[in-house]
Formats: sequence, C-alpha cells, structure tokens
Amino acid sequence: MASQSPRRAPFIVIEGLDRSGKTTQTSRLYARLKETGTQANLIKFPDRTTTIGQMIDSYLRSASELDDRAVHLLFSANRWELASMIEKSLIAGTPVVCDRYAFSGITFSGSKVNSEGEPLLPFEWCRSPDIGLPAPDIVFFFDITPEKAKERGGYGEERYEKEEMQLRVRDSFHRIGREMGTTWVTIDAGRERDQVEQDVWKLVEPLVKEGVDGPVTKLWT
Ligand code: 2DT
Repeated sequence: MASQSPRRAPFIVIEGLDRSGKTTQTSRLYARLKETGTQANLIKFPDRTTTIGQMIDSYLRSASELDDRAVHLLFSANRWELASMIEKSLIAGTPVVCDRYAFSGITFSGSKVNSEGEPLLPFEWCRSPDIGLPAPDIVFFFDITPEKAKERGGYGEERYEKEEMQLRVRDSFHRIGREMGTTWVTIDAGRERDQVEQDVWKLVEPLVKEGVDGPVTKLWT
C-alpha cells in the first residue's frame, strides 16, 4: 500500500485596512485556536522587533526618511527573515496566523503617488521581491469603508494613515483579491466584532481540523 504523506498545518493571513479591526480579530482567532486545543504561531508584519523591523518602525513613525524603493525592500526582507520559520512550523503541524503579509507590501508601496497623483512604484516591481515566499492557504481581507473608519475614530498618526492613501490601498487590495481567486476571502469588517469572528472561524476551523494536503506552496510561482 502506498504510504500517505502527512497533512500539514494551514498558513492563515489576515490583511486589511486601518481601523478594520484586523489586529483584534487576529488575536481573537489565536485565542480561539488555543481554547479549542490548537497552539498556533502568531506573527505580524512589519515585525518591528528585528533590526530591519526597527528601521521600518522609525520610517513609519516619520522619525527617519528612506527612499521609497529601499523601504519597500526592507518590508519584504522583514518577511524573508521569517520565511523558513513559517515553513517549518506548517510542516511540523503548527498553524501560522499572520497579521499583514506581502499583499500589504504591494498595496501600500504601490499606492504612493507623486505630486501629480501618478504612482511612484509600478505594481510588478512591488510584487517581485516577495515572489517565492510561503503562500497562505487562506487570506482574509478585512474591508471597511472610509466612512466607517471615520466612525471608529479615524486614522492614526503614522505615515500611511491618511484618507486618500487608504482609498488607493483599498482599490489595490480589491484588484489583488480578484487575481487571487479562492484563497482570498473578503470580510465586511464594518459589522459587529462577534459576527466577524464567527465568519473567520467558520472557515478556519475545518482547515485546522483537517490540515492541508501537499507541500507549502510559494507565492506567485
Ligand atoms: P500596522 O499598522 O499593521 O503595524 O502596519 N505596510 C505593511 C507596508 O507599507 N508594507 C508592508 O509590507 C507591510 C507588511 C501598512 C504598519 C503600516 O505598514 C504598512 C501599515
């Protein structure tokens, strides 16, 4: 009888706009997994704790300036720092829950414009450094209208937290979503927290219980 290869754990990514409740829901998902007996690895990008992450953090807080291309590559390098840890975790059977990933990398850098409103960095250029990273098995995109974001107290103080930028980022996420097909799930994040949590759990629970067949796939290869 042919031996069956063991199933691996899923890689779950939560992406979203500012004020969408993304970070809250990522923590809730992690806690719910734990309560139901699954210890996952919780990660977040940018990971501001590494040397590269500290450069990104300083840039986001406008404490330093960096060339647009240079900071884009730092965001990507910050993911590559954890790529082998992610892959090992999935193969060892421990799910990875991740707050933001390469999709934020493309949408935010690709939404930067010059004074004429023209994009500074081409979409394909933004995508290329992330090609080959571990691919998520499911991506939840937490969508929220700018009106709803305002109701929740508006955007914060960091570099990209401006309404025009957030609108371009939102369009760009929708474009990526159309290209990603079935792994991409758009969540109406303007609703009650418990409802959003339920929607996420409904799709995560079976993935975690049943595991995923086959090796970890690579982004955009
Ligand atoms: P948080 O508010 O979630 O800490 O994000 N960003 C993020 C990029 O521009 N490129 C990336 O690759 C990633 C992961 C989105 C901080 C900001 O960093 C942006 C918001």
